[in-house]
Amino acid sequence: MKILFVNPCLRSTAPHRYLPVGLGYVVTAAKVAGFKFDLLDVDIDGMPDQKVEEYIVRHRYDVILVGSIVTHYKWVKWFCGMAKRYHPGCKIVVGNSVASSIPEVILHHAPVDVVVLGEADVTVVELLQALNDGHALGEAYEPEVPILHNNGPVPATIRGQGIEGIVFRDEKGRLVNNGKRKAVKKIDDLPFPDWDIFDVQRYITKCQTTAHGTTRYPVEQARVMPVNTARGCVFKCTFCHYVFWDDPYRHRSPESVIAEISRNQQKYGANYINFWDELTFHKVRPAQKFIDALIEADLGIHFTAAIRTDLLGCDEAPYEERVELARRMKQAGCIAVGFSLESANAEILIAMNKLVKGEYFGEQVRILKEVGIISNTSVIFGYPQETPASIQETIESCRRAKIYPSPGFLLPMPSTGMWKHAVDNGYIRDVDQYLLNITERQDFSVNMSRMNDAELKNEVEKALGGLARDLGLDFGGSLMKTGGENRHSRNQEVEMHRNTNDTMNYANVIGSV
Ligand code: B12
Ligand code: SF4
Repeated sequence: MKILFVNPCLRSTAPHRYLPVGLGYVVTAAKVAGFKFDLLDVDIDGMPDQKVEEYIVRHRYDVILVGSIVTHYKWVKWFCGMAKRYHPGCKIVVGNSVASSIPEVILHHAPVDVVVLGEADVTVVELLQALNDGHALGEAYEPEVPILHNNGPVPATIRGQGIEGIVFRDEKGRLVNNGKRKAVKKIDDLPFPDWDIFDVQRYITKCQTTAHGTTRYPVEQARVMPVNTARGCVFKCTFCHYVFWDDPYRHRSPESVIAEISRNQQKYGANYINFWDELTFHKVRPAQKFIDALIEADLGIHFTAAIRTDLLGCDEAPYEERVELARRMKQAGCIAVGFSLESANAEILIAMNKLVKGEYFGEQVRILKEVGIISNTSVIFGYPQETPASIQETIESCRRAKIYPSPGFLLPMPSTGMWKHAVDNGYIRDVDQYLLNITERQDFSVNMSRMNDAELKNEVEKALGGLARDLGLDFGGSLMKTGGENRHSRNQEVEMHRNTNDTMNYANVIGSV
């Protein structure tokens, strides 16, 4: 059986590239299980669509597997249609949230044969085994039981049983949903992503400019690699969705994470690690334990991580304990942390189900500044409760903290509370068309606030413009897609070797998250 995995490209014009962690896990699982396959890495050189098509025309595969996030629906739909046109007999498998959060939609609108739901490490191996052996993927319950969904007027999938974690098209053309697979309990047991499958050295070279700044070595020597330390998140914000949404929050042990970092150091020369998690440190005590182990291991690395404003900003843990954690994070090599203010308005924070208070933000920024860690934060404008006053309130909070945030507009994504609100209230009528149009949260998509489009955009621009002026920043007229971590963190007075580029700066059009 000839297998192809495809690594799509989210930002073809960006100068830098990140190793794809999710796909990394999936191809590693396939390799460990003994499957041979090709990898079409569209991302590393930003391969144009025409070249992708030429590759598909020239090669014949029995199975093609591709995965991406839901904002990449347009490309994935094009790719699947194109591949099927040239190779009608080839099975097309799609994973990650572009499939997982909208199985009915992608199966209805694209010639996809199998959708992998959620965590794919185990499912992909079972699926490839069944396809290889010519076994059935499952069967539909009789009589048919439709599975309810919030994805607009497309036919529902029907309940089935067989390989867990897939929805597939059966011989009668029905969309059979075998249901979600239970999450892997101990993620320590998963093999480390095998980066030899990718052109790892070129990824490391292309990621160098994303290092925030360093104190342990000149920033030009940064060798950046990703490590996933946790899967999922304990919270349920109404604008957010990721594939582990229905799974429990799971942490790897410090030993396992340290072993992977050491492997990356020894094998690939890594010295700067991005913890690509939804939530790296959830509570003070477990974070302390992890950081202590990192200090003990004395790896000489730098790292970035994802936290929430309640980690250091909430007085549930004593102030001294939180400052001590921040200090030790710095000692362990932490350069920057990403966390979101999202909004400073109490009513909007409730609508977001953020479960934090606006004041945590200021406290956390103060503590991080005190110890010399950079704060990267993002804000969302355009919740139904948004008013000119609430926009100002959010900006005022940033002004006090002397931080220019990564701004974005509310982008309703499938499987979120705000998606349901948008579909139920007619803001999104044609789901396929909406998904074909969306790009990033820095672009305006759908306005669900009480202001009209022009008013919302003007108020946001006015507020951001004032903030940039007060902080002495010049983004060349582009206040949403600003880019440049150096400029964002200019007021943070952290002493380190500076890079001229950015990382984890959510607002960068050519950049990162
Ligand atoms: C790293 C990252 C990025 C990197 C991607 C770099 C890279 N090459 O990986 C960058 C910085 C480019 C990025 C950008 C954006 N990102 Co981002 N990003 C992340 C982050 C922090 C980590 C991803 C990760 O490594 N996860 C860990 C792995 C293990 O999980 P996974 O990727 O989901 O993989 C599993 C499954 O999905 C599945 N799977 C994955 N790939 C494949 C492939 C196949 C074939 C199959 C079968 C299965 C499969 O199996 C994997 C293992 O179980 C996540 C948060 C998160 N932790 O997921 C957000 C996240 C993926 N990003 C998100 C978003 C919204 C964006 C942006 C659109 C933000 C924006 N500006 O608007 C941009 C995209 C810009 C664009 N042009 O479209 C959302 C996606 C939401 C959604 N429902 O789709 C997430 C989930 C964050 C969130 N909660 O909102 N991002
Ligand atoms: S926005 Fe952050 S805190 Fe909220 S659910 Fe998503 S990952 Fe968790």
